Amino acid sequence: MARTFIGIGQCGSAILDAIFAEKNMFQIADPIVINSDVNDLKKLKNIGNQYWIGISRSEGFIKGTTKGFGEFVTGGFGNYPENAEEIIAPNYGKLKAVLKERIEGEPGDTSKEKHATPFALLALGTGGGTGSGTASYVARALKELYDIPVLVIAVLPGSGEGKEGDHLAWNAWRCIQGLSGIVDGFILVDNEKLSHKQNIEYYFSKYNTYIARCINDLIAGIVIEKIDLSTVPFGGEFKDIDFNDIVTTSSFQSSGENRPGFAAIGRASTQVRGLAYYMPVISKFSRGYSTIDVTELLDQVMVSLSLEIEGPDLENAMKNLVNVRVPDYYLEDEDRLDTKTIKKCMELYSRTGWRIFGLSRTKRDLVSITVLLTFLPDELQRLLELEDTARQYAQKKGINNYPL
Ligand SMILES: Nc1nc2c(ncn2[C@@H]2O[C@H](COP(=O)(O)OP(=O)(O)OP(=O)(O)O)[C@@H](O)[C@H]2O)c(=O)[nH]1
Ligand SMILES: [Mg+2]
Repeated sequence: MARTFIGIGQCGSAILDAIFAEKNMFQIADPIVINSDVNDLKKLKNIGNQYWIGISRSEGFIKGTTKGFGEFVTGGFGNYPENAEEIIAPNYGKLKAVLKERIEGEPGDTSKEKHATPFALLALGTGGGTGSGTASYVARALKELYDIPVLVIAVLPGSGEGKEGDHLAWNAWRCIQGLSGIVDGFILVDNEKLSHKQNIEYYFSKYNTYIARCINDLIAGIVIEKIDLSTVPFGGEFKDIDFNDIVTTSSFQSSGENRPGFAAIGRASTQVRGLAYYMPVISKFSRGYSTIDVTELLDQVMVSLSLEIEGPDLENAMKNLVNVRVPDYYLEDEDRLDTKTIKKCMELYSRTGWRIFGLSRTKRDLVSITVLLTFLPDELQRLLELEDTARQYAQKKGINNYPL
């Protein structure tokens, strides 16, 4: 059953486009992009207009295939989510109808199996107008329509984003607060990691690709390249990961209530067959595959996390999930990959004891490790800083109708 992946606003659409650059993602999920600016939509390389939903001042929500779409969907909301909400709130019924139609197919459309979606992933920049203002309505619509788990890839604005830095922080905090009561979990992606770069737009595309790889490795790894663990000699050490595991790792239950967790995601990979592969003498036993230094790989994951977390603070992580992808060679014999060390390292990052360790294959000559580390919000320095900046902004502007 196809899941639903939705990108909202410029940032969200660009991340979704990067995710669907891998064509096998279309087997796993249906993409939807929602935006108020046709120019952003036209930049997408992998997601055609049959997947677009436009936000229009005059029409509310319209499908990408509507005649004259480009004339209705212009302008964006210039970093003012409040302005986006003025259009979205009165058109909420229309939003639900358009989403339902995109997910289930139009009446009379036999190409799609009629079904509900079992899972939704949203992606958006929390600092802007469109994504930040629309996301909670979309999340609420999905919950009301299908009562499914919803995870959010939430991009945080970097503190160095021009004079407007504190305004974007306010947007971000407001958006996260709004979503917190609705969604199951957040995967935070911090643009602060790019704050020292000169040409930030250029790095966006690289960063989006990195996040997309993390998501692909996690999701394609568990759906398409799934392994029957009973055929692997040491398969008993691993869990057969499914979507539920990702959702449960990124959320908390306390006294019967679900509360979203705040996760960082990271990935590192290493090429496993270099030139040695072409030298028959060397490759006789190893078939050219090299030994993997898993400690080094895990160190790389931790410094490449989507949110910068100081070494000791990593140990505040409440839960974690790891997915290791390997070529078949490493599945044949326990000694070829030091999974025990990975397991041991991850014990450090799980205060609740919740750890999931999954294994999947890849046809590439690559070993990759993807990690999800989940925190409580008040244990993430970055969120505390964001809240602080947002509070100062609200005071400066005399905003007093929002709980901080
Ligand atoms: N990582 C990343 N961040 C982005 C990208 N595009 C924009 N951002 C960040 O997202 C925030 C702004 O959100 P956008 O997605 O541009 O805004 P929008 O949702 O289109 O809303 P408006 O244009 O204001 O209506 C800022 O913090 C940007 O730095 C991207 O492709 N990748
Ligand atoms: Mg925009």
